[in-house]
Amino acid sequence: DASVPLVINTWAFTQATEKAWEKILSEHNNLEAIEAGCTKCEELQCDGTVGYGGSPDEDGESTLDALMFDGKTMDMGAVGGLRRVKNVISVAKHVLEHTEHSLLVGDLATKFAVGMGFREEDLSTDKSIQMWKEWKNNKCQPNFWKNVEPNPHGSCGPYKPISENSINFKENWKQPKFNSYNHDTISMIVIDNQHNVAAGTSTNGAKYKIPGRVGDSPIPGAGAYADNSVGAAVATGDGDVMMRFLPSFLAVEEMRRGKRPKEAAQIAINRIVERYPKFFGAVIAVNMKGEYSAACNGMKAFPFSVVNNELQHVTVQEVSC
Ligand code: SD4
Repeated sequence: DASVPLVINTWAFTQATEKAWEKILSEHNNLEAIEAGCTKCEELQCDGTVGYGGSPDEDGESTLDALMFDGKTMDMGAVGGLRRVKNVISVAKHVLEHTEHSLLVGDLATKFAVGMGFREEDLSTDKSIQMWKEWKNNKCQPNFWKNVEPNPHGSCGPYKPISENSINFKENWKQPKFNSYNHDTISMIVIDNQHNVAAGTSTNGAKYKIPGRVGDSPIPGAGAYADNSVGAAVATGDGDVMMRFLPSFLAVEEMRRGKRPKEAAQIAINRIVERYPKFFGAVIAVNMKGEYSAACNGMKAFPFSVVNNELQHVTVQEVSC
């Protein structure tokens, strides 16, 4: 077959694609391949938005989200808001392989990880602390609050719900929450020789998020979805908005109804754009023939990294939005 095995992932994270490709060729197991690829990005701290030391929250802590979804068994494992453990895609894989649950969150996900043998360590780096300090010193522009009162003792919270005669201070903050510099979840799809498909994601979420925030990436159907009878889809972008529309699920369902990957991804993006015209994000869709494409919004073009049996070498391709 010309098109499989296949590895495709968001953005030009070619080293992750390469790692997953090596793994699928040597071990023929797509969950292992996704783990290897996403782990590579976690180690490289791909663009500062995957892995430790990126996207500090309002308290300066980096927390991680990841998902692994197996289209062969429809089994999944995910973690949201994981604290103090670097290997988030591997923790998600452990949830898949060693529990009947689908999603573990926060400190108790950390407890699970430590029980499974993962090391607990600080996820901050000099760089993430510096970033956070600069943000603090720059009046802590609150990216993610709305309808709250400014704190009378400075603008760094805690905030209270807005009262009748106070101003809605969200209007004062025009900084885009997500843009091409704050965008880089790795979301990956792998199809193996046996035509099994799986998908996964790994991210540190959003800069200066409110502590406790979990994005779309660990949510099945939002960050990723896979079904051996159809194909798979993965997403990246403004997760707070995207998760409301389950774009990965929608793209897969559109392919189930006969759409090609391009059209399926576009329908998923359009569904969001109808309500949030300026939203930033992209969806990749792949069918079981190994045909792939993507659609995007809020940027000029969306690059993705892909390799299959025909290409042999990892290539960066892009779609314009
Ligand atoms: C999130 N979807 O946590 C992730 C971030 C991302 O491109 O993908 N940005 O919202």
